[in-house]
Amino acid sequence: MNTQTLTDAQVRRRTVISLVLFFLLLAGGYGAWRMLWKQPSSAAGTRPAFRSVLQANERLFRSAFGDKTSKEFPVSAAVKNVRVNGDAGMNSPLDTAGFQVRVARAPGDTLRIGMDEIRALPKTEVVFDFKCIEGWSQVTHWGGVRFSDFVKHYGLEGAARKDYTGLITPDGEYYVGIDRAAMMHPQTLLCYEMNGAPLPENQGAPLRLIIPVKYGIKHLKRVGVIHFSNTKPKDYWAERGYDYYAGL
Ligand SMILES: Nc1nc2c(c(=O)[nH]1)N[C@H]1C(S)=C(S)[C@@H](COP(=O)(O)O)O[C@H]1N2
Ligand SMILES: [Mo]
Repeated sequence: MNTQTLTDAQVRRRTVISLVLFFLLLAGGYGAWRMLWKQPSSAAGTRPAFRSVLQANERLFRSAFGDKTSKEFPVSAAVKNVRVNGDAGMNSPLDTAGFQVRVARAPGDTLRIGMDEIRALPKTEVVFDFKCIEGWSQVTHWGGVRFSDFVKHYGLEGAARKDYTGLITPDGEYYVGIDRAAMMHPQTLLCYEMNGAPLPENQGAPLRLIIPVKYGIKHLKRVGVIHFSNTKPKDYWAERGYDYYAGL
């Protein structure tokens, strides 16, 4: 084998080149760090370079999961013993007879709708795999009015053109924000039946959201208020660190 020996001059040259490269890299790293540091922070304390990555991620999540259709199953595949999970916003006595859902069409303009009216609207059923973020899932069967049909019936198209819909329990204890694509999705229901029978109280009677394109956290039980906005409505689980969109 032919081992190459370096002259002293060659060794010196290579050492100098290495040192120069090392300092250039160091200076480059320092410059990048300074640039990030000097950018103004957003209200939430995120620097623009990082924030743009977060926003790109959000856009990706929204477009990838916001309007995908959930696989549907035959009614016979639905479980009979449906799991009950989560009761935030459901601990005050329920006024079944006097119940009205309040729809904030515009500031100072709130529509109040009783359950008889909602039951008279066209009914849609969906059987899908309900997925909780905690790791369980089950095929369940629901019936109610498509949110998009509800919007059409009450002439809410203008309000529903906003980017988000917010839903809140009557006591204000549980609340979700939903992007428009998911809210207007044909599988999204304001639901009053489970397994062909009236919705049980612990499952959200008299009216709950069923939104198969999202994880369980978004399926708000006991809808008290519906409102629309171009900024993200407050969201119970997003406030506790979960992804705002929680899409599937
Ligand atoms: N009002 C209200 N709705 C809620 C919750 C809650 O705590 N309060 N929990 C959510 C979660 S985490 C899940 S998984 C589903 C569970 O619905 P279920 O009890 O019908 O199975 O409801 C969602 N809707
Ligand atoms: Mo959940």
